[in-house]
Amino acid sequence: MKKKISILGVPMDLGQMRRGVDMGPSAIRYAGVVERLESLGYDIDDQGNIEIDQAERVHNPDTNLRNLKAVADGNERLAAKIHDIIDGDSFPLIFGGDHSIALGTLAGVSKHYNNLGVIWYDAHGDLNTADTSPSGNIHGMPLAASLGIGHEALTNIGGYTPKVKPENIVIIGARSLDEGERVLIKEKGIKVYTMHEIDRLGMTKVMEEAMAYLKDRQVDGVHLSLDLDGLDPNDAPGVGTPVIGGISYRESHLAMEMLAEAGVITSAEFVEVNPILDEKNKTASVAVALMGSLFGEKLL
Ligand code: NNH
Ligand code: MN
Ligand code: MN
Ligand code: MN
Repeated sequence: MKKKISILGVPMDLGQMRRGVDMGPSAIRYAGVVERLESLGYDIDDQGNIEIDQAERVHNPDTNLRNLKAVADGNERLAAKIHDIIDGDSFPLIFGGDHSIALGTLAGVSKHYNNLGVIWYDAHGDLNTADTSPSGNIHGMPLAASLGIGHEALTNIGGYTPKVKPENIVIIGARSLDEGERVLIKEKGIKVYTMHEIDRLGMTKVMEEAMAYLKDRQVDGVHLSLDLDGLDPNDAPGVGTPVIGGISYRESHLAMEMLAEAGVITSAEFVEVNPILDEKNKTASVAVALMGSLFGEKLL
């Protein structure tokens, strides 16, 4: 991994309906992320936050693409910033904000790779479109849009589409998939490790297989998109859409440690941290601890 890490916060709460996730970047910084990564020998360049419209000023609550324009505009700004980070030979580390920010992250990152791989660590598939979404919330759509499926304002962030091939995606931790998402997963042959496979194989095997799979695809970079709701709500309670029966804190550390050992991750985002719903900043602290492992922290 590169020795320089550039941090961007994205105070985005327009991709879903619960307030507070816009404070995620502050909560993660407050939990000590800069010191933690500096102690591992990295040079940290915290570039602050992307400007996102304030929820009270955006008024289109009743569509099946809630807050479409404001979400798209914020993601365009994010994508542009990410270009500069990668051009400056730094590792982009993005803090959400709701998961709709993956639209901008992938738009910025994917331009720099010929064959990007994506690890989507999440209780959900985020493979909805306006037609299949049960909620109209764009945070349930970014992976579909990155495949080029959905409204043009979302698929075309950064001025191109698609960002990723279906066969270059591995979803880990899924346990709440909507009907349209299941159809899409089968139709596109997307690799998914649900909680069933994690229970059955164990996290070691899941990560070994996931990394071998992406290597077989000959990816030239791997983006980690980690939704904190992939973890069990007992370990990460501060999320807007918790789903019981998730990945444990220890299993998540193991996953991050294995990614660190393999040295495969080239960009990462940690999303859906909502300090208003949290217990004493626990979820932000978990996010920071997982970043420690992802960047090579060892217990001994
Ligand atoms: N699948 C649901 C939807 O589309 C929930 C998505 N919520 C998430 N995704 N947190 O990660 O609305
Ligand atoms: Mn560029
Ligand atoms: Mn998600
Ligand atoms: Mn989720």
